[in-house]
Amino acid sequence: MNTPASAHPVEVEQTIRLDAVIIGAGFSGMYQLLSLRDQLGMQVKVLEAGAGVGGTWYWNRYPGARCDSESHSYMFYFSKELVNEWAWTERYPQQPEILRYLNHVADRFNLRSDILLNTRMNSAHFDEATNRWHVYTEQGQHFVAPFLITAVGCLSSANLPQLPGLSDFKGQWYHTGQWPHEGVDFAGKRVGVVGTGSTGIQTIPVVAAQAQHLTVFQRTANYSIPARNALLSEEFKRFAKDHSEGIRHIMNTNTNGHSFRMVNRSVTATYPAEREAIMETAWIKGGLEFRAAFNDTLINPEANQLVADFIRKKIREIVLNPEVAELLSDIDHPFAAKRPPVDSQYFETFNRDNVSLVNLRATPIERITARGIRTAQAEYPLDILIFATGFDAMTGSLLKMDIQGRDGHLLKQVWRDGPLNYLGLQVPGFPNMFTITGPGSPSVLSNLPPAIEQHVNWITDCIRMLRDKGLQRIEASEQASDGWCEEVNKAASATLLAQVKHSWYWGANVPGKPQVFMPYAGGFARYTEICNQVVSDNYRGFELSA
Ligand code: NA7
Repeated sequence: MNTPASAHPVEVEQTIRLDAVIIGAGFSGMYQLLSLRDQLGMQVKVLEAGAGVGGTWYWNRYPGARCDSESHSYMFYFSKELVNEWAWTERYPQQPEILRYLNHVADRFNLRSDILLNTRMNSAHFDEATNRWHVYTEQGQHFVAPFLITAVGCLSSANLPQLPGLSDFKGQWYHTGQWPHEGVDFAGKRVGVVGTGSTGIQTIPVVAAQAQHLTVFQRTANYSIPARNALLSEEFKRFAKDHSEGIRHIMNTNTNGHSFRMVNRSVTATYPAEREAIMETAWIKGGLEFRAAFNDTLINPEANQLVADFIRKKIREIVLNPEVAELLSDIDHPFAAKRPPVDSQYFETFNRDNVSLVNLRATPIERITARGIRTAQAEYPLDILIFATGFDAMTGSLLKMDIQGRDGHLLKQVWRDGPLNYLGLQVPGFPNMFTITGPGSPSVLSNLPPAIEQHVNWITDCIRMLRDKGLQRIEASEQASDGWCEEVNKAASATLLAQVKHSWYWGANVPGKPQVFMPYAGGFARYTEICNQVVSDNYRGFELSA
């Protein structure tokens, strides 16, 4: 048996007994709190390390931070009143607006009294004898509860590359995922951005417009589709509210959780002129919907090549300097096999006089110096250095904590070769612990709010079932978890996602991380069906006990 209380290094000042502990007060943690508290009448607390609610949207405040999902699909749909009373202003909401929305949710449903801010969970140990999780915080609290639910987000553990010399740098440096709340003034400054993923692509145009000079350090060129962001018309706002049920239905029955359907049309089966016209229309419309113009882009390499060539041609049309255009369009992976960004004036930014591009493939970073970045070829003097270098995605935040299941199983140990799990909801050896949008679920391959609603509803129904049947415990079996991990691999292998191993979907961006494809690529709708079927089969693959 574990010895939970003595296992914790911080002196315990207070023990609080609850029905469930939730970690994280973003979209998932808040909806899970609401569901368990108001539907099941449970005593629940959410532990949140930040000084405010919002999770990912509390931390990611970098200039240009915006959601790639369209605003009317990036919200909760569980409450019609909430849908009706909230009005987004733009096609893609900016971080401050999303944070306002999440604060509104916290107030609207009286969630704040059950959310403990500035409270970082240190460890959670399961005590088999009493069937309880013992959760300890850095602040010295000790919570005891039968259920532990992690709602820590998929992209919340910042990945800072281990570049030699960073401590020598005399300027200011920031990671986009831990941006200072007071903001950063770029006026008159020489700024460097390392990273051209979704985040770099969002922040580069905004920083370029303010800085004296911006140097972009690119390791891997990236596709990006214009977002065509704009203020929403009153007519559209009305439409989205009037059709909220229909929109919700599409999102919940869709491969990607978005509010648009993929067109049932093959790239290779269309004539060249027809194909060009379809892609042109999709390019003008912009956004993630570009990917939905055909159904085989991510399955058939030949189809993908045609779409990729169209985007490369667009980059070369937009970027006026042919050498820069060449570097930006020299992309080494199929379109959408790494997370495809959407942008506002990203490629256009390279036409500005105050922006330059450094190709790290040709001249890698050697070290950070007191003055800036030194590559194999030159030193680039900088006043401000921005790391848009992404996250230890999907598992990073969970593995930072000391989570110990039954029989002393450590999550770090169980996941040493990759995130073993069942349905992305549970890990064998960790009874009564649920992971919302964990590895093995559609998560980052889906629009997240509907994926979160589905997970939270599943978990809530599961806990209700346990209570109604007088059961105390649920745990994923090893056999079911092994089977599910195979299923996750199989789903990825049916797409081009499996071919591009230098992506964070595979954990490749974090040195030493096991190379395993983490999200479930079989589609959100299919995943929901599987979860429902598991329930109909009396929670197949889970061991239930009194
Ligand atoms: P990403 O997509 O992981 O992008 C990180 C970028 O940083 C990418 O261009 C990386 O190049 C680059 N990178 C990482 N480490 C280094 C080093 N050491 N040197 C140079 N360049 C480096 O993170 P984002 O924050 O942009 O996006 C994450 C998700 O957040 C996004 O998909 C949205 O869902 C929201 P690489 O490609 O590895 O060569």
